[in-house]
Amino acid sequence: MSKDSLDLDLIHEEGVTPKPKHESSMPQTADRAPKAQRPRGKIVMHYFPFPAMGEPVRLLLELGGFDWEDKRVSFAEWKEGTLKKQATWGQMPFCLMADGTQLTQSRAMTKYFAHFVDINGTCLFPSDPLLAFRVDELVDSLEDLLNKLRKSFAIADPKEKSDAREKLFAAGGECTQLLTKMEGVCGDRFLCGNQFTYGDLYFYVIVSFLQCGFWQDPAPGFSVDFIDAYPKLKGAVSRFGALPKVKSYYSKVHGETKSPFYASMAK
Ligand SMILES: N[C@@H](CCC(=O)N[C@@H](CS)C(=O)NCC(=O)O)C(=O)O
Repeated sequence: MSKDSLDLDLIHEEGVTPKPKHESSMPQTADRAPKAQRPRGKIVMHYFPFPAMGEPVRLLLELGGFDWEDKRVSFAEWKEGTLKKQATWGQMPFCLMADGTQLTQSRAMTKYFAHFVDINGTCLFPSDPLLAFRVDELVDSLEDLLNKLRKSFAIADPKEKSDAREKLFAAGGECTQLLTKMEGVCGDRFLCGNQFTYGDLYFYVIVSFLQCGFWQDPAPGFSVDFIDAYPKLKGAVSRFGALPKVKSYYSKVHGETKSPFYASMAK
């Protein structure tokens, strides 16, 4: 058996039958995370104590085995203003690096740290530019979906807020339309292509965030089971969430934070 075919075998998680090797989109070698440019020293990751825009970065820092501190900033601490002044764009998430520089912007950080994380021997940032582009398309579409939901923050009345969120996920609703298009291009086993990428991680985190109860407060709005209507997306998200390192991290986080927002991720 050649080294390449050994590497290919490594990218398939246990219990999943590899696709036949004649499939044209099958990568010929497994992508490997580069060691040389890996950031050194302690990274202090600043974000609110829930699994939203900063959570993909937290998970990458954990999976990448970085020396990192999970600085969970309360709303009271943020309101006090010192950190807001320190943050480059006045927002979180941001990472304070060991050399005193800052990394900001959730999706830029997700892509950067993905370069240094392997899952079963495959780097989460694919070397194929077209595959990386397809991942970005879906990640940006998920951001479009979040932006539609975020508009509901401006609605004060709880019933109106809930109705607006429900409408987005109802038949023909704007989020339903987006999810239906995403389902149409999602891969059979992974979000894109035939390997785990940062897209699988990103969708796992953000779909979990949509299901964690944050959006269902103070009134239900849309079902936490919305993803059941999209079997390919659900499959990709579940496959990533079932990785042993991901499961053990979230049972630890849920245990430490006692936050209901992490309960579904700890299952
Ligand atoms: N484009 C930024 C947006 C960051 C953002 O909206 N951060 C929010 C929390 S999710 C925030 O810091 N809100 C508090 C504030 O703006 O003062 C990113 O993706 O990182």
